[in-house]
Amino acid sequence: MPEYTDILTETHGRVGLVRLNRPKAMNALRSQLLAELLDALRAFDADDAIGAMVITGSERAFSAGADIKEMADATAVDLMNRGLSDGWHRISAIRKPIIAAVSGFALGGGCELALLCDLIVASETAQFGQPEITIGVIPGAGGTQRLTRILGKALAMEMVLNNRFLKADEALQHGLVNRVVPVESYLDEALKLAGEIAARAPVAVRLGKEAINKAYELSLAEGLAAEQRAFYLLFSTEDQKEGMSAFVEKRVPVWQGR
Ligand code: DAK
Repeated sequence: MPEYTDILTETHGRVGLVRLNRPKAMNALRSQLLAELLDALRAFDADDAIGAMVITGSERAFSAGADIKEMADATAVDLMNRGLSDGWHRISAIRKPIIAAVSGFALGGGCELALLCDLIVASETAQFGQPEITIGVIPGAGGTQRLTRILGKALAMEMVLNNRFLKADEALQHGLVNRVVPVESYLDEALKLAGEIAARAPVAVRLGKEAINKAYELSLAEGLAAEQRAFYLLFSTEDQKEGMSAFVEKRVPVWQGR
């Protein structure tokens, strides 16, 4: 991995970990940080030794969102020319599962980054919010769409129009996060979950993620057709033969990732 200034990367077995590392700025997502994050995720995505990734921040803040200081003087054309959305699209195109390990503030783009991930493990101190309205704008990296699909219109409206924060237990109750654990263990829990997924049949994991994400984009009929094609495709993998033989032979399967 190259030298990064705004993130730290580590590997834990088959899990690639990215730590957002601008603690003094609450991990605000300046363009340098986003570029490094994307670079690290893509490197892990391309690495056969990695099966899943975790993104985390600090105990106090997963991320307080886009860097307001960097963005404040921009014009609409500046933002378009900077290709602000491209990096976010590329993160959503990562093929391996990404788990957000969230503690403290996940606000604005920080909340949207967590929503781009496939699973969220939250500490008891996690708070999710879209405070853009307080600085005269609205979410721009998917918040209005993803929150509404997950939480429903009523709560999404309160969050986006009136800066309503969701605490960890509410986020769990509404299906925004997978689990809530004590602050001492949220990262370990996320790494454990990522490690378990990373030990599963890689091609099936990839296609499973892809198929679930299609549910947010396609009609039911199109989504079911996509799922069927993915299911049939898996019968061309060695891992399908291995998985089913291992079951019949009462042994643990050994995955090849092909
Ligand atoms: N940007 C820049 N600096 C930030 C920041 C941010 N978002 N959040 C915090 N900081 C900085 C503070 O300025 C302060 O720096 P110094 O003054 O010490 O130099 C330091 O972090 C500590 O923050 P506080 O002193 O404010 O700490 P508190 O504990 O009192 O409060 C807080 C923590 C997180 C509640 C508060 O800092 C806060 O409200 N932060 C702003 C949250 C916010 O409004 N977030 C939304 C930003 S807009 C898009 C993609 C993404 C986006 C839009 C479009 N496209 C693809 C089109 C995203 C937009 C956003 O996220």
